[in-house]
Amino acid sequence: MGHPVRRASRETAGAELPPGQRLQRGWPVTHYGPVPRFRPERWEFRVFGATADGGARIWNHEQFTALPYATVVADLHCVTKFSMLGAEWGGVPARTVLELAPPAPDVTHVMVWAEYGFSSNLRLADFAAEHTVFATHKDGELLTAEHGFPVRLVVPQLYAWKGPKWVRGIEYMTADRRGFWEERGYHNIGDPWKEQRFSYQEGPGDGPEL
Ligand SMILES: Nc1nc2c(c(=O)[nH]1)N[C@H]1C(S)=C(S)[C@@H](COP(=O)(O)O)O[C@H]1N2
Ligand SMILES: [Mo]
Repeated sequence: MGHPVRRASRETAGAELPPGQRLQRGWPVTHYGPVPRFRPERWEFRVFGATADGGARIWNHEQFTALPYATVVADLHCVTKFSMLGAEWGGVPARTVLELAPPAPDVTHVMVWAEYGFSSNLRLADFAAEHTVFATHKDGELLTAEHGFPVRLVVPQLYAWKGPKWVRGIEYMTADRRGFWEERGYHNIGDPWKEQRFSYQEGPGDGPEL
């Protein structure tokens, strides 16, 4: 600890690791529960909740993977204090989803839903950030099952639990609601640079009542 680590993210190059984090070599697999089996014929990505036109938007796997593709170099900070640096994620930018299936004007938050009911809530601004991406690839190759195939969200500026693996859709919300870990003691916002790890650290306005 203590020495500056050069981060590969373009937006933060030259910065140190977030406070309290240590560098992890390699790329371990971290999640709660089993790895889901991918069934292409049943898979769909659903945009629902407070959409602009009131209806849900559904893409099957073929349609989703045909959406415009972009890459992002990003670090991953696990709240359990290890960080992996400089992976190149490729996939569909969250901004593209916002453009193709827009939210109603009063939407403030997005719930990202994954297999087995895993979820994470994001402020619309974090979801709409330039580097937030629904990744299908890592370092030029299709994601492996353990790392979230076929689609995982990457939100580089937040702790990694804010990026569900095995995403199945998003829900536009007009008020904030806690996701899976946010209900279980983790911080509602989760900014690693502010070390927002746990819900007891939340200040007024950081999240809904627990
Ligand atoms: N669906 C799902 N996504 C998840 C999790 C989970 O438990 N379930 N854990 C998160 C946490 S805490 C971390 S650190 C990262 C780990 O991603 P990796 O296994 O690709 O390193 O996945 C995140 N996405
Ligand atoms: Mo994590």
